[in-house]
Amino acid sequence: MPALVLLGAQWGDEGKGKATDLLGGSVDYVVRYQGGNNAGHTVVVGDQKYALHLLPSGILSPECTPVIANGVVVDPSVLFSEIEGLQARGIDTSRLMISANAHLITPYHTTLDKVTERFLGKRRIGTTGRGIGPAYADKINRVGIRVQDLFDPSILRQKVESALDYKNQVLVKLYNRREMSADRVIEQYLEYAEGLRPYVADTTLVLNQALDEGKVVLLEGGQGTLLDVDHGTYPFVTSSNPTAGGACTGSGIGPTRIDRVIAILKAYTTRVGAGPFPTELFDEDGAKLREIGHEYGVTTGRDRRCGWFDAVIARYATRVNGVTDFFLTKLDVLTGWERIPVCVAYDVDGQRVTELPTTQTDFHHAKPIYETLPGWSEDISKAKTFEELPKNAQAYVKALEEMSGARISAIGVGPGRDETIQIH
Ligand code: 2SA
Ligand code: GDP
Ligand code: MG
Repeated sequence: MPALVLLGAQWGDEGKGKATDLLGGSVDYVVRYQGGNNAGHTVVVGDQKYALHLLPSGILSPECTPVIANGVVVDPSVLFSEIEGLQARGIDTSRLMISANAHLITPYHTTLDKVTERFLGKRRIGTTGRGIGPAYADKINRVGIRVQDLFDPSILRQKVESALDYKNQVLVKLYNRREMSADRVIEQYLEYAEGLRPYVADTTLVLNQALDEGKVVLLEGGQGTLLDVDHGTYPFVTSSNPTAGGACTGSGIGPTRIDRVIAILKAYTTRVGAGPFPTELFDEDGAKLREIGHEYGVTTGRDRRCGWFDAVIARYATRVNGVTDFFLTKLDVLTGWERIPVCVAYDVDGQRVTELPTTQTDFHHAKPIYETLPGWSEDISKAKTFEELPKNAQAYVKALEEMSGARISAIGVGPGRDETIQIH
């Protein structure tokens, strides 16, 4: 098997961290290709729980090499504290590789992220406040700072000064803030350079050579399909491409080398931050899903908005990612509902639509059309095979598979590594 992509089918937090960790033992490299420490991946190994933000989930598998590729934005202070936190728990982090071309998040990015959100007020995106958007904006504006710039102090100075020139005007004139000092940023980032040096590599070369040698490379997405800056619910999205195409640009691996796209699909839907969400529940069912599913942000601690499964979105994810198979997660959370509604289409201003509306306005107007499936009450967390699931749980999985347009090859029945049913 050459390269495979593992990504979120919905609005993130589908359980990608657990799925990546599960595959970690059978792959040689786990690669983050976009996003940064806005991500929050929870991995439960035995009685140990790990919350990863920037590091690839493969860091927990001793046999595999974790890679932060060119498409990621790296906040060095977060990187070091995450590395130290894992080392303190006995995890070997020495195999980590970081692309020399990855962009850096600096304090002016985090400041701008936060003040812009405050400025937007009711119109805010609900970002994680980690500087992700401003760092990607600088990348696209060609005023970003890359990891390699840390090793050339005069280049670093030129770049930080020119990046801050305009931003300081915005901070002072528009946001009524103090100027930020280029000297302070440069001093701090030159200190980071030596700490980063051992990890820095030409990761595109390393990964392509590994593929030439028959090694297996897993490309791990952060966030999810509907948060993609091109294919998501723009402008309520993150500033990168979590979809499968992003895995190529974000790592330098060509599409012909990818033969499998696994999308992680939650058995219901959640979203954190602002933006449209047709199946969102504001009633007791929503609160119950949040409580049973522990739906709170891993990075910010925010309550996640919760709702029923949306097949329109799942089909869309299949299409824009070329999904080969789904891992269905958190089926156990639905245990105990007598009947479970599933959104099969939308009513948009009186019209029944079965595909994701193209315009933002239509999506904001979309009301879910539900089919209701019978629930189950038996505990499914110990099930090891599909046949061990109650008949109604089997039927729920089969219905979701049919509606979503790709096979379901694994089912999560609990947060632990071993609480997974492998079907194919
Ligand atoms: P940003 O910070 O610029 O990427 O925010 C833009 C939008 O993207 C959403 N976003 C996320 N949605 C779900 N999970 C994410 N990671 C954390 C987690 C979130 C947390 O695993 O729980 O702790 O709050 C994530 N990261 C970004 C964000 O909510 C905005 O809607
Ligand atoms: P990610 O961002 O996609 O990696 O997902 P998060 O870690 O943010 O959120 C998923 C949460 O669901 C984590 O707390 C996981 O431990 C948990 N989880 C993953 N799979 C399952 C499952 O099948 N059942 C249950 N109950 N929890 C799960
Ligand atoms: Mg998450």
